[in-house]
Order: sequence, then structure tokens, then C-alpha cells
Amino acid sequence: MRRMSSADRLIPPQGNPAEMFLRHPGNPIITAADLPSVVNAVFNPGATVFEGETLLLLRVEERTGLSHLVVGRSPNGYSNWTVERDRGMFAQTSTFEEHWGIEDPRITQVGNEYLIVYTGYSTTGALVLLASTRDFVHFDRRGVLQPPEDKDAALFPTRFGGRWALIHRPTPQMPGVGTHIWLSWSPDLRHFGDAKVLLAARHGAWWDANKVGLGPPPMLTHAGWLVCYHGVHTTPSGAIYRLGLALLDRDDPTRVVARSNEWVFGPSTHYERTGDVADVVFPCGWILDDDGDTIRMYYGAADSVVCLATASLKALLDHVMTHPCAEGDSSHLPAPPTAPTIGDSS
Ligand code: BMA
Repeated sequence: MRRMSSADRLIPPQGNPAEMFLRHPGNPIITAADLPSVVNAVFNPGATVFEGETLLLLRVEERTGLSHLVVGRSPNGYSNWTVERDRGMFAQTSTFEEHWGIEDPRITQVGNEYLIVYTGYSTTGALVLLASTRDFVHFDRRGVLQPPEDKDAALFPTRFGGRWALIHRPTPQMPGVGTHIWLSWSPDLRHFGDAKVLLAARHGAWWDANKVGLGPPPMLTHAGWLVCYHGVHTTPSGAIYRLGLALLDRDDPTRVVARSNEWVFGPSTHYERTGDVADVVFPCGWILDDDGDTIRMYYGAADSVVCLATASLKALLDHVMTHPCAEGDSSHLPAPPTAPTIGDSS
């Protein structure tokens, strides 16, 4: 048997059957060097199809540390990217909501309108904001959807019984209780309520223990809503951001039909393992190709560059459905409180 050399261990696991997404050989597809002015980093893009092209809303972090959302376009979604430095949403730093920049957009198309749910870095912490546009030139700011501390949010493209559904990720103040993904409802995109935990962080050694958050907006498939989420695994040398899958009922998105056990994509290449924040893959957008099966996932790597990975929708669905959540199964919910032990005086 051939002994494994240290060089072998450095080969990225392309084609590893456990990794369901294949990295584009041209990665990273957009870097700070592709912008006409000097910026620190470009990462965590939202993605959509606009006027027949793939449009990314790129998080561009200036050398002040503040981020804006800048338009990048490609005719085929793989190459020939154009970054329009002056086109996009620029943080309104005179407002408290966007005082320290805007980050991580998720784009949901509803008819001719694009609903952009993004994180505002406010003077009171991260909050969930909504803007809409029809042309990616003019942006109509529609206010705060969730107060701090909350982020990683996106809207579904359809209403359920007349109500909009928002997936989001509030951060509890109490230490040690887990940071879970929630779903809230709204009749008008202004008032939100009827909130429920949708996917809870797991516990202990799990890859998605303690902290999870939504990736791209949910994708409607014949089997239900496909959700890609990140899990944050804490190690002595820092956090590792990896991705997992869940499937929600088509008509009742609060019902989790399936949830993968293993992560399906994680940092392994040099551009994912090294950068401003090491060991991060963070997608905010994905697009189903015209072939009806190829998913193009756009993600930030190491909070520094923009990358692309593809997967087969059929393969993702086959995989997630091997982990069904039985009716009444609450394993995706936070663990119930444990009973106090005898002698516990607290
Ligand atoms: C999350 C978000 C992302 C970032 C990630 C890793 O909380 O702030 O913007 O990519 O952390 O640093």
C-alpha cells in the first residue's frame, strides 16, 4: 500500500463523495483585485438572474472596515464577470441602522421585483433590513424587519395563506442556550410575528452545534423547500463554517421534512482556509440552471473572496431525504430544559 505523503494531504478533496458541491476550477471567481479601486475584500454575495444574466450583489469591504453591496454581472454565471463599482446599495452611514455598513444580502425575486434582505451593522448591533429594486440601480429601503441582534435572513418568494415568511437568526443574550434559525410571519412585510424555531443548533461534538444560520434563500423544488444552512463549529484554533441541508414542507414551511446529518460542503482549499477569517464558506445566493438540475452556489471564502461551486439538485434532494424527520420528531428543535438535580440550590 502506498504511504500517504504530506503533499497528498494538501490536495483539496475535489470529487470526495461526501462533498456534494464541486468547486469551479476558476475559483476564486472575483477578488478585491477585480475592482477598479482599492478595497479590502469582496465576499458573501447574494445572487439572482436579471435581464438574462447572473447578477451578484457583492459585499465589498472598504479599507475603512465598512461594507457596501456592489453589482457584479456575468453572461453565463461562470466567467466574464464585470464589477460595477458605482452600481449597488451603499450604506447610509448617517442612519443608525446602517451606520457601520451593510452586509450579506439574500435576494428573492417576486415577479419583476427583487426583495433584498440584508444585515445592517447598526449602532445597536446587527439587524435585519429590507430593500426592494426592479433595476439594481434604484433601491427602495423598506425598513427594519427584525431588531438586533439578528441576521442571516431571507424571504420566501411565495406567500402562504396570504402571509410572507421570513427565515432569520436571532442571537440570544443568554450564554449557552444555542443560536437557532427561526421563521416569522408577516401580512405586509412590516409587521412580523408568530415566530418559531425552525432549525435548532445541535449539541456537543456536532459540526452544527451551538450556532446555525441560513445560507441562500430557500429554493422551491418538487419535494419541498430546499434549505442550505451554515453550522459554526468551535475549535481551540477558531470557528469552522460548514454547510448542511434541510427540506421544508412545500405548503407549511415550519415543518422540517428532512435534515442532513453530515455537512455537505466545508472549507478545504487554500482560499477557504486562509484569509481575513480562516475556515469559512458562506453562501448568500444560489441559482438553478436552465437544465433544471445544476445548482450554482455563490459563496464567500474566508471573508476575502467570491467563489462558485455547483451541485446536482437531484443529488442534494436524494441525500437530504435519506435523513427524514418523522412526524412529531422534534430533534431539530432546541433540547427541552433538563430537570434540576437534587441539591441544586440555584
Ligand atoms: C458571520 C457573518 C458573515 C461572516 C461570518 C464569518 O457571523 O458575519 O458575514 O462571513 O460570520 O466571519
